[in-house]
Parts: sequence; structure tokens; C-alpha cells
Amino acid sequence: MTDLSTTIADRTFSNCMMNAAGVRCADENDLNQLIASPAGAYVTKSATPNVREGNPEPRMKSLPGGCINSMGLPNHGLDYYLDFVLKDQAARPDKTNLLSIAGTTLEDNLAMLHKVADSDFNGFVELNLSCPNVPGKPQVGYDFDRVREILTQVFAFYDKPLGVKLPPYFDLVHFDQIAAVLNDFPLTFVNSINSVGNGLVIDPNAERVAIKPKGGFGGIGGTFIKPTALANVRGLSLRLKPEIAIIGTGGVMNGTDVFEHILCGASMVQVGTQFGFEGTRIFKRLSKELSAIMAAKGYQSIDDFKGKLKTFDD
Ligand code: RRO
Repeated sequence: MTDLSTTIADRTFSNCMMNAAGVRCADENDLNQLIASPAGAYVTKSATPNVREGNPEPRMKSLPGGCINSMGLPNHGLDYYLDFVLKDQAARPDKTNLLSIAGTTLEDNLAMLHKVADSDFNGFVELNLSCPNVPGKPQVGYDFDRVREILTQVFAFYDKPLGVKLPPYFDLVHFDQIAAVLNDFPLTFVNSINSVGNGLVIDPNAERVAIKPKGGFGGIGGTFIKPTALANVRGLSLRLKPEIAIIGTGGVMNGTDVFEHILCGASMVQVGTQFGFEGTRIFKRLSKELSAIMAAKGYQSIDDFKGKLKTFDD
């Protein structure tokens, strides 16, 4: 039998697959479906301090094998998600889940983290530094000095497990620069990658952009972004200190994609776009597919191949 469990910090998850923040995790109904599924954990929709409507519609467009979105952080506000995770934690104290927060200012992030710090929450916070879709707010993850400033202020008081959700980087120098910042902090994990920001999808018949916000620019997910996601997981895995686990996200449609993320160094793999298409039954399919690959190769656990990607120089 293959074992799909994984460990991050001192927490064990029964399955190394889960949802990616933003997809089918914005309300209690969605989250309860994740709890009832074989996913090893769930992450809640990125929260702001107060309820947000998000951007005007149409703000998401499905494509063959992918999607573009400019949701603009629609969410029920931190209290809603904190209340949910606290109740779930009381009901299932042996499970660890992720609470995503995405303030549009540093002050909002600090205020939310103070609230979480003062609560009984003992799961992981995923601090989203990479939302591409709030008009006028650049993705913080591309400003390395700002990331350092934010993490300095966060870790001055926050001492529960915390990770960051990063945007994709496209130059090896940028991998070096972000890793140098991240390695200076007691992060539990980094999650790489968020959607590939500010792509443009066009309807050639209508001669018009596919979504309304920001003149049609939006975050790209799905099969097209897998090479970028794998490069980021691998690039960070080679540079981050071993105490920082990597959650791999991007372009996961099947068990082979999960296998590849783990080969690149991911301890956990999140599924966004394709989970949106299939719903929670995807976790059974991916588990079956990953198990079959592992069994064929004689691997019993994900540690047998995690981070063991070969190059032509090995
Ligand atoms: O809500 C969004 O528009 C959104 C967010 Br916060 C994010 O982090 N990534 C994304 O593709 N969309």
C-alpha cells in the first residue's frame, strides 16, 4: 500500500493534496465539503478584515485546461473564517488546516494577525503576498524589500506557524533574492505559486477581453502554468533552508502533476483551477493516480521521491 501522508513542521496530514486558496473555499458549505473529502487539509479563501464584494462581473472565465480570474478578493471577512476554523479545530483537534489572509495594506495584515494570535487557532496561517487582482495594489511578493519589512513586523509578535503565498518568479536572480529574504525568518512554509498575474485572454469573435475588471487583465491558472510552478517549487527548494517546507501549487490536473511537484520538493500540493472544475471528487482521482505511479515505481511514501528530481548533471 502506498502512503500519501505528509508532514510539515510537526504536523502530519493524512493526504498530501488539498485545495488552493480561492477555489471553492469561500463559505461554510464549500469548506464542509472539503472536510468530508480525502483532501489532507483545507485552506480558506483569503480574508480581509471586513466583508468584500470583490470586482465586478464577469470576473472569471474558464478556458480549455485553465482559467483567468480577477475576483478582487471577494470574501466574508476574517471573523467568518476564524470562527469556522476555531469550531472545526474544537471538533477535530488532531487536524491542521490553513487560514489564508490577504490584507490590502500592511496595517490590515498586522491587525488580522493580532486577532489570530489572540485566538485559540493553532493551525497554519497562509499570508497571501501575491494577489494580482486588486486595482491599484501591486503584488507585494515582487517587492523584496517590502516582503522583508512585512515579515519583520509580523514575526515581531506572531509566534504561531505561518507561511507565505508567493507569486511566480521568472528570473533565477529573483529566486536568489526572495530566498535570501525568506531564509531570515522562522517561516513554516512557502506556497508557490499563486496565479500568473496579469495575463490577457481575448474573445476574438467579439474582439473583446474575456473579463471585466482591470481592462481584462487577470491571474492565469491551469495547465499552462505548470512549468512555471514547477520551476518555482524547484528553484525555492534548492535555495530555502530545510526548516521551511514548500507547498506546490499550479497546473495540477492529474496524478503525474502531483508527482512532479513532489519531485521538485513540494511537501504538500494544492489544486486550484481543476478543483474548481471537478469539485472534491478530484481528490479521490488524484490520490488513485498518484498511488498508481508510486506503486509502479516501488515508492511507498512521498519521502521516497520528494525533492529527488534528477538533472543531466547528476
Ligand atoms: O481574489 C482574487 O482575485 C485572487 C486572489 Br486574492 C489571489 O491570491 N489569486 C488570484 O488569482 N485571485
